[in-house]
Amino acid sequence: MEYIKFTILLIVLLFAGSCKSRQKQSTGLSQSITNKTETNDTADTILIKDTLASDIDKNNKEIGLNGIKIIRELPHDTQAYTQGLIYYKGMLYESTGQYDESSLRKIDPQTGNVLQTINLENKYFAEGIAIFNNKIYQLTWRQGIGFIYELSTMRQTGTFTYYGEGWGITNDNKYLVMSDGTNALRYLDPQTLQIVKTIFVIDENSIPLQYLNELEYINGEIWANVYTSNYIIRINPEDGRLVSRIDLSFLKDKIEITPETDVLNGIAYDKEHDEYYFTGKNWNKIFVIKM
Ligand SMILES: [Ca+2]
Repeated sequence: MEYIKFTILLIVLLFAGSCKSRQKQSTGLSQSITNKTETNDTADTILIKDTLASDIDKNNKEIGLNGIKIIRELPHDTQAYTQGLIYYKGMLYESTGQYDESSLRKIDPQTGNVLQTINLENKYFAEGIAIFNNKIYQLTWRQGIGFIYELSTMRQTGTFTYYGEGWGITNDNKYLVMSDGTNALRYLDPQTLQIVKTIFVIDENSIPLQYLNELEYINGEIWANVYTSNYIIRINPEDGRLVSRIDLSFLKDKIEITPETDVLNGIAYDKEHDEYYFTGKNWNKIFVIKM
């Protein structure tokens, strides 16, 4: 009898434990998603910085980032909640988010002047952009719809759909690669826009790296902003493993901080000149960097 009681008690305890951990995970995710529309730096940022500070220092040294050099600063619209940034054939393209404020922009990379703006309907919250085959692909956050534009005119020519959320998007010269706020990166066939494979990004301890946001394919690696943080991670697309972290929090010390200033987001790469463009949500500057 005692044995049966003990077994029942054990089952109850195990069940309660499993419910609690599931609840904790789901609370964490919804909190993060809620934060997405908030504009202040969160406690999460500080937590991540503290936890990883030593790793970031080590990584930055390993990849020679002591030699990081800001070569130019461009003005950036502080109303631009940056969700996507690309350098393509001498032009910068930016996607900005928030309901009622989402847009697609073409920017002069020498002056920071916005040359062309396409405003989205108020109901859409724009996310990342990728350029492939003379088309611009733009994601939306929770609307499950992507927009396709003709690159030369920025005229919208089509749409596509996907399940779940859209965060960042890039291409690896063969497929479009999109993030959705988890550690998954989905590869889409650019013709059919169907998923061909998914990789899952993990750190050096095989722990999933969540909140992957704006993306950029750079020299065989995928670089990703990590939402709520001011660092970038380099990912090996072969196995989803973390290559290194790049701490760019020092850039935030060089901008004007207002109540709207949010985290680092936006990676563009000019392969020809080996220059990187970095900015953040509602930052007043875009930094052009050599490293
Ligand atoms: Ca990008």
